[in-house]
Formats: sequence, structure tokens, C-alpha cells
Amino acid sequence: MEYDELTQAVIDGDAPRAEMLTRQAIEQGMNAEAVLAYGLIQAMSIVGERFGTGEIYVPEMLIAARAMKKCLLILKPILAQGSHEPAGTVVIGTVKGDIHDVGKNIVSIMLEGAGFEVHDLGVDVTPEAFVRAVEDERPDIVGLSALLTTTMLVMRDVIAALATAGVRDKVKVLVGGAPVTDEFATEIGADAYAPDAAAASVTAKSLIASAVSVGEGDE
Ligand code: B1M
Repeated sequence: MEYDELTQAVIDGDAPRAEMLTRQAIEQGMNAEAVLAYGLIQAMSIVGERFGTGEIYVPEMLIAARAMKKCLLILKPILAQGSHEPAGTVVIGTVKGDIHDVGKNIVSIMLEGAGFEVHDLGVDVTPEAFVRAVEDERPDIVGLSALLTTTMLVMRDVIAALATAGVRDKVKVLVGGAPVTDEFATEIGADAYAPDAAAASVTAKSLIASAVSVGEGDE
């Protein structure tokens, strides 16, 4: 299996072929993270470029994302294998107005692989729903994902809603998604930013470690 073949199958939205190639790659002993990065994520960035230049439209983007999600289901059990030590609890979602979930799903898988219990609220999640989930699940971390320059602004509303509900200091807020930057995270008062899923799991672990060491100092 060549990465290019898998990339092309996802770009074409040919889910059966993409799934077959993903299975083949795993059976051939290829590394699941490499299949994800060089086969699948690569496809979505080409799809994004073509949408940007007007070569393709929303329906093509949608069927490519659907094919990618089917492949992700095949990789999930492998990617989510990892630490069985409980690392903490994360509530995650794509913010209100935004229905992109491929990246958020990969972040969730990597967090599970790092030993986190993940409560995924899905897409188009209102600030109020994040607040309710924090009150109900009492997570260590709230993860916010946004793919649009318009919806990334909702992250600020989520943080404000957590503050209004009196739970902002009970959780760490981790933000990410293509348009989000470290500067933006600081500007809106998030605790951390991660550029990709691998960084998200490392950052989540360090947020937990810093919360523990701060807590230890509180006498
Ligand atoms: Co959309 N879309 N889309 N789209 N779409 C983008 C994001 C876009 C960049 C395409 C483009 O113009 N080139 C553009 C945004 C422009 C902007 O705001 N600057 C865009 C647009 C404009 C739109 C619509 C407005 C189009 C329209 O209707 N006219 C519309 C908006 C819908 C809405 O949300 N309200 C729309 C719709 C869609 C589809 C539904 C068709 C589909 C999504 C299907 C789905 O997700 N189920 C779709 C797709 C597929 C894309 C692209 C092509 C691919 C997104 C993706 O899956 N990437 C995208 C172009 C692109 O990204 N190159 C595009 C792969 C994924 C692995 O990467 O999501 O970045 P990503 O996640 C990464 C990191 O960002 C990070 O880790 C992930 C894994 O490494 N990360 C986090 C993500 N969340 C994190 C959270 C963290 C930490 C890290 O902590 C909690």
C-alpha cells in the first residue's frame, strides 16, 4: 500500500477503497500514526486547498471527510492503545456554529491513548452545554476545537460562560484547530493551545501535572 493511493481514495470520497487500503496498511504492519498523517490528514489538506481554489465544492469536501472518518474507525483501536494509567478526565467538543469534527475526533483518540477518560460532546456545542458538562462530569480539562475563523471566537464565550457559572478555576481550558494560535489562546484566557493531536495529549498531561503541583502547594 502506498500512502498516495490512500490519499487519492479519500480525496475521491471512495470510502470502500479507502477502508480497504487502510486495513491493508495495518495488515502489512505499517505504523498507524504514519497512515493517519501521510495518508489521511494529507488527503484533507489537499481537499482544503482545492476547496480554497474553487476546484471542488462543499459536497466533495463532505464525502472526503466521511471516507476519512471510516478509516479513522479502523485506526482508532490501534491509536487509542497506550497508557492504561488514568491520566485525568477531558470534556471536548467543537464549538457552536462549527460542524468540523475530524480533527477533534483525532484529538480525542490520542487523549484516550494517553490514558484520559474523554467525554466527547460532539459538534456545534453551545457554551451552556460546555458548562453543564463541566458541572456534571467534573473534568480536569475542557478541550475546545474550532476550524473556522468565525467560530474560533466562540471559544472566548465558552470561557466567559465557565467564569459566570463559577467553574472556570476548576478546569484547565485547552484550545486548538487550524485557525487557532498560541497568541489567540492567551488573548482569550485559555490555559493552553495545541497545534495538533499529538501535541494535545502531551499538553493535556502537562496541564494535569501543573495543576497537581499547584494543588500540592496549597496548604
Ligand atoms: Co470546511 N472549511 N467548511 N468543511 N473544511 C475548512 C476548515 C476551510 C479551511 C477550507 C478552505 O477554505 N480551504 C474553510 C475555513 C476558512 C476559514 O474560516 N478560515 C472551511 C469552510 C469555509 C467551510 C464552510 C463555511 C463551507 C461552506 O459551507 N461554504 C462550511 C462551514 C460549516 C460549519 O462548520 N458551520 C464547511 C463545511 C465543511 C464540511 C461539512 C463539508 C467538512 C467537514 C466534515 C466533518 O468534519 N465531519 C469540511 C471539511 C472536510 C474541511 C477541510 C477540507 C478539512 C478539515 C479537516 O478535517 N482537516 C478544511 C480545510 C483544511 O483543514 N485544510 C475545511 C483534517 C483534520 C485532521 O485537521 O481539523 O485541522 P484539523 O485538526 C487538527 C488540528 O487543527 C488540531 O489537531 C487536529 C489533528 O492533528 N486540532 C486540535 C483540532 N482541534 C483541536 C483541539 C485541541 C487541540 C488540537 O484541543 C482541544
